Amino acid sequence: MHEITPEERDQFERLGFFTRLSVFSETELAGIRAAAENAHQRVLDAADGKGEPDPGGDDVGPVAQVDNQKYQEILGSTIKWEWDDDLRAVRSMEPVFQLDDRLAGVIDDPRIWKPCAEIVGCETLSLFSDKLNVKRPGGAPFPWHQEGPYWAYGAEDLERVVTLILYLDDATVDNGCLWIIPGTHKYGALESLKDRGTLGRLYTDVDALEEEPLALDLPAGSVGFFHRDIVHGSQTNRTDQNRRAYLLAYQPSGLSQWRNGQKRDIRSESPARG
Ligand SMILES: O=C(O)CCC(=O)C(=O)O
Repeated sequence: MHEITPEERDQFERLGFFTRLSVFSETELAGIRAAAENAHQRVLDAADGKGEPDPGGDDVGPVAQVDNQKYQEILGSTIKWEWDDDLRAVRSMEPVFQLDDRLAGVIDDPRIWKPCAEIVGCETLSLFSDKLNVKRPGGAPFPWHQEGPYWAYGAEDLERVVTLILYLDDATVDNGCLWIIPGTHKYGALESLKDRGTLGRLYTDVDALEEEPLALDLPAGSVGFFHRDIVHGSQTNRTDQNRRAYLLAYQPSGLSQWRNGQKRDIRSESPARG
């Protein structure tokens, strides 16, 4: 039942993505959203010196500024703070499942990982990365980029990393849904932006591309499966509602995760808890 159809495989090969609508029910989503908010609150509390201290004692690192963006290591997660300090919100946290077991349940959910295993051509997989994007009202855009070049330094088998987005809220053009440029996975690593500071190296120069961008405006619980080299990005959340998403990437089993180097094979076929 989780098999990818010939049409999905064909679309993945031609265009670098396919989507499945409303994979998770509203009840399941309520649990995943609660997990996301719990993880977010734990990070804020730790940053403010509240909450349970990490027995290792290294739960809150210093803030590092790169261009206009602020990063911080908190509770084993790399935190990107929102560009606008007044929002006092986390933009993304990666990895994040260590902060709430309900997120680990999503990682092990066969509706999520089995299609990826088929794309990769493996019976089973390990986690490459998990990231929560907490796009609050006013949350900043993600400039056009590809994951492949970003992951190139640190992946043990980059060619077999496959990635996906699970929307936790309805995603619309107004609240900053993901945009992709179908077909661009075929180009491999594209030129990055020049004269855009240190982070410009991570952003793709799309000026020469002829392909048209496509907005992935999908209901909450939908999943988009992507080739690592598809060009994608998103715009500011211009609404007063959250646009949260959980992004996962998998690789063949037995390999180390991105960032923390730990191994985390898929554990079960149990569905996400509601
Ligand atoms: O969540 C978004 O709006 C953009 C996600 C993305 O492209 C990323 O995190 O790499």
